[in-house]
Amino acid sequence: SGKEKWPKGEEKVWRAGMRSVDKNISDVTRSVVNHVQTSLARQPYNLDDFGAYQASALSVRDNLLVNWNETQMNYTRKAPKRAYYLSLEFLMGRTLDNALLNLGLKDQYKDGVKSLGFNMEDLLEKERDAALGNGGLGRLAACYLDSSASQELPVWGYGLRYKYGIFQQLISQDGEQLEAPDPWLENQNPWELPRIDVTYQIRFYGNADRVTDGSGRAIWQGGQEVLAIAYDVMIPGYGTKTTNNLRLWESKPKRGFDLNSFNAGNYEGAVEVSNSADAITSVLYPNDHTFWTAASLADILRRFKNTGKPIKEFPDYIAIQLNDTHPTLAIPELMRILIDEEDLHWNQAWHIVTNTFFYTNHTVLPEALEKWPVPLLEHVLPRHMQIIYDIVSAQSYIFHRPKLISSDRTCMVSFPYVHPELTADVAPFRFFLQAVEKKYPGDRDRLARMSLIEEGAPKQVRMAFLACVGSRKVNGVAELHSELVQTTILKDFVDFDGISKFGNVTNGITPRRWLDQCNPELSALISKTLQLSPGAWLKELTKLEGLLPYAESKTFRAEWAAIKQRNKERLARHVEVTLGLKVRTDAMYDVQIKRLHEYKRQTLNILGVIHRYLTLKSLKPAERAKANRKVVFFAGKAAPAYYIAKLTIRLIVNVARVINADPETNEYLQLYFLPDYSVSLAEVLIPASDISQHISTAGTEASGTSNMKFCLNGGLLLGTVDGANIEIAEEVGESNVFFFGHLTPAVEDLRYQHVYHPVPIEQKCPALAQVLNQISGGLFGGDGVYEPLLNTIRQGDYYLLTDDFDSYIAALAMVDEAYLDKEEWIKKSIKTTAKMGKFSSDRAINEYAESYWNIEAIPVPDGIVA
Ligand code: GLG
Repeated sequence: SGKEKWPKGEEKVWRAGMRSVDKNISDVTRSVVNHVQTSLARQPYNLDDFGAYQASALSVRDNLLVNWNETQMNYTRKAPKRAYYLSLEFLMGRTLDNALLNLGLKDQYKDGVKSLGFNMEDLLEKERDAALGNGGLGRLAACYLDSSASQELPVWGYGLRYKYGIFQQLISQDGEQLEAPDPWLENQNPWELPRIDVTYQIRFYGNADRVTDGSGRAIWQGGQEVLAIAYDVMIPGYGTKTTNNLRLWESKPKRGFDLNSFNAGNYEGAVEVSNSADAITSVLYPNDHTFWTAASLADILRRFKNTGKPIKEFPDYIAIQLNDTHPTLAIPELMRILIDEEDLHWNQAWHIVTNTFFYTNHTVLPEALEKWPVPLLEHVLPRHMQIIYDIVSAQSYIFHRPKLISSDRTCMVSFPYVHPELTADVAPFRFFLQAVEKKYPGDRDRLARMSLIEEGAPKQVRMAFLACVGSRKVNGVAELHSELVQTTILKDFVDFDGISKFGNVTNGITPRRWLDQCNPELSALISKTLQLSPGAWLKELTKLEGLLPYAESKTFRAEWAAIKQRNKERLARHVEVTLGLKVRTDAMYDVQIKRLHEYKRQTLNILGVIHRYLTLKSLKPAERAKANRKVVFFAGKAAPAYYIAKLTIRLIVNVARVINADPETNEYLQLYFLPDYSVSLAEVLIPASDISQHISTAGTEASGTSNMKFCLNGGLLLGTVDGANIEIAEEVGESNVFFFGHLTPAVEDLRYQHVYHPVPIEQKCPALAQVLNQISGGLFGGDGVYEPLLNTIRQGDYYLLTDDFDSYIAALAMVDEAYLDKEEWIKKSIKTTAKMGKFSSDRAINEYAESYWNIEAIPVPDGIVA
């Protein structure tokens, strides 16, 4: 009929936007309209929020691209030393709001889409999280990218472009976690740029044959080649033109099908190759670390070669950070390139390697220290396994022929291969264990402990040791953790190499996302109070200290408290919209959000909740009426195969059902398990929290980073003396945190007691025994289903719940008491935020840049020309 209605915005604005010359319309509006028309080929009259989000995102991307190009051009020209952050995980979350903030275009776009009839807040909600990670380690990588760009540091990230993010968590009728795939790319991803021009061929399998010319080289051929295709994600810095790159690799079969097999009528065989290649980046699965490290290194090397510098200067221009052991194969891969392709001598290659790599350890838990079976490596990456053997070859030699070593150090042995030129004198690195033997003669235990290969069936490569031996520096992620790395898992290496190789960089979080974006009202209040622009303190977070005097101002405290209250209401609305549940907002909000794991002790928390419930039930109504009202929130995913962790979720969900339906107590205690924890959900939960729980068994949580996020948003911390909790308490003052539980040095002995002198729980901790009995007795249903979980406490109690329960309950009581004095509580909250400056990821990334990578800020000059 030609009479389509314009349900959104004004027709004249849309029409003006379509005429590119109309001066009455803002550039932003015009650009959004243009993307609606061209990129999306959609019409204004049927454009929904999702379409408007897409058009806005594409329009913002245009801005990012201009800066991204200028940044890369500037780097190419100035050829500074660069750092590369290799990480199997980047937990980016949503991008649009962050890009707008960092570009300084929030208001323009808000107005722009408003004039077209849309509300920016609604559009932001349409974006799917980029959830390419499991938890803290992946989110840390994302925060570090934000800080690197904001500090104008030449840092690129390298990772994998998974087709599926971390699984979507659903909760079944009986409270069980179910996993559904997260095909996050289904709706297209406006934030990535496919670079079909940047591809590499990566070999798997095949044979590696030593060249017998005495050069130490090998020829690796045969097997299967997979194509790595680059996708670039622009990482804008806050308040700077610098826009860095995150390069994610996708795997593609090298050939669509094998023509020979196809001709022979073997269709299945023909497509088999391509199927297995596709699978590499299909799911976020921790065992496919091989392919992207090779692609990344090839890419890094190509960029380095373009500078025309000689290869021996490689470490002067490149630093590579290994985010945990997942990318450790980069070490033998760089050796392979340097020896087999660049014709370097082993020693030169090893010198370059050990001055290029840096390794961050993220856990001392034994089960998280990766070991790779030797037969698997031999099969998949025969040349890399050879090189690993070359690094350790002298050790089997020592084991089998100890006398030969001291009398004849030329090591002319045939197995494993040892190059005849390489003696202990000229190859000190390679003959690492010989040197160990020399320093600690006859200490066979030490040699076995330090071996990169663990004996057993099958033999396994200890990736953390390989990362340590092949790196220039090794660091942990909080002071206590770094100390534990140095005194436990890598102690022998500290003894051997000296302490100077080992250090600490306490983790950090980006205050852009974790304060300004997730808590805009608080951010505005801070700017107003400090009389600073947001940029002036968001990039220099210690300026928050200026808030301290305002803790004494009643009006300021009232404003502070009102914002917390509105954040609780925002969370309650979110729960109501997504789950249809009504959460009360006149209560203390107590939050524990993190991966489900026994060491993180969500179990301790839920047992504490049950204890509180039973106590409330036992009170007379008049007494009960004096109780502090509290809402407890949990969120977090359990690994799909982690039975006990899943059982904990089930318990929480079923306890919630009982408690929330109990009219006697539900005014005083409510409990929620929010499904499908994500970065976006954290952004709603964190600003609403009064108290958050970080209650790992002492010595088990390397750092934790959500503890920092809560405290930055004025939530107080209830925790054990573990990880970064300790440093938070040092900053904000011990009177502003609630600590409980045994300390790290006691843990070993307590565990020993459990095994050798067990005391019945009834005797040791009657309060806990009562809680366990209620669960066993069926108060929360389940028909005995929770017994395996309860038995982990009754038998062995590896995570020391029975040892810490009483002091945990006492700490909870102290929290209640402190909360009763509202004014004092708000003071604590303000002081906490004020003292969180240290935990900006800007501080952390600058420590890496200065003390490890030796790189400098490279600002993008104005008006750069091609
Ligand atoms: C680890 C640790 C956390 C740490 C994070 C980032 O368990 O304590 O905060 O890395 O360093 N695997 C992790 O998430």
